[in-house]
Amino acid sequence: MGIVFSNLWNKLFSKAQVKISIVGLDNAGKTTILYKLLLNQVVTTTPTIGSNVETIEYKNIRFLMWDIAGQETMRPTWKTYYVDTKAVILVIDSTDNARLNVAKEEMHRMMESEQLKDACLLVFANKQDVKGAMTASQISEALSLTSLKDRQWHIQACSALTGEGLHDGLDWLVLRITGS
Ligand code: G3D
Repeated sequence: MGIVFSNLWNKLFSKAQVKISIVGLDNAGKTTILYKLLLNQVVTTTPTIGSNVETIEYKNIRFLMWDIAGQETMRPTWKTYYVDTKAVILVIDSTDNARLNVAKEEMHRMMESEQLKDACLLVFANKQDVKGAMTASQISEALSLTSLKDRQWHIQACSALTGEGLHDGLDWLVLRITGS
């Protein structure tokens, strides 16, 4: 698994810098996923205070991470971050039925942005290790992913805690970005 993963990673790294936006509601698991992917370790996360967008540079990939239902007044400034984004990773907390509609609205609003018209969308249906979590197909339906027009998208069930599904999702992303 490690070798396969590093081969995929190298494919991305050998190219010019790629910008990926990781978005989702607070508590969805964005930070945990990012660190699990980059460092292959689970970290203890703390909510980000004072900053709406966190940037992590790793080799030739720039990850921009933010809560899509962040402060409303800050929303107009997000557009400036979309420029040159090759892919959007939307992280969904599969146990959070109550806020799935909020995530849906914010995701559709975001994907309508002109700057993101060519970006592909990977949805991580996270926290699958939790009993009673919604399935990827239930989430796909609730988010109306099929209504996204002219968009390459994929939904992947995963658990940031165990790491299951993360590499499969990344696999799809690499294929979309590098075309190989
Ligand atoms: P965020 O960056 O989207 O705000 P975090 O979310 O990565 O900070 O994660 C929020 C909480 O969800 C954390 O728990 C984290 O450990 C937990 N979490 C993230 N992914 C998973 C998962 O796949 N399964 C389970 N069971 N929990 C997950 P705490 O308790 O630290 O708030």
